[in-house]
Amino acid sequence: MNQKTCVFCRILRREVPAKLVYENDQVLAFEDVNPVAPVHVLIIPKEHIGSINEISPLHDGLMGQMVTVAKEIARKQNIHETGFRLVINNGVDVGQSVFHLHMHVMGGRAMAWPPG
Ligand code: DGP
Repeated sequence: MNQKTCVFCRILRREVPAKLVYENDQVLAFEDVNPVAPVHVLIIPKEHIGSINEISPLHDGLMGQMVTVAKEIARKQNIHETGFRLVINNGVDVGQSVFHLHMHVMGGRAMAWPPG
């Protein structure tokens, strides 16, 4: 997967439409096209990073910011008190289907644990 064909890079370039939720100089957040919860937002870095396997300590600030942005999105969507789940799938075994790092922010309904 290169940046030309990566669907999330295409969303970043506004070549593929998405319902944008938040943007700053490092990250973009938008609604998941196949929501599995009443609130289901994806937060992606603007840098094309394939997965958690590719991050280094240089990305510590970015990863922290993704969590901070997730918290703010949860607050704005009013799921911060009822509960929300942050998920980063890493690899095919756990269901990663888009190889541009992304954090799922999901909430608005009860969820089981452990995940399937
Ligand atoms: P994962 O399985 O963790 O790789 O999650 C990928 C998510 O990305 C999946 O929930 C569906 C979402 N997705 C895939 N393509 C698009 C798209 O073109 N637009 C939007 N908004 N979401 C997408």
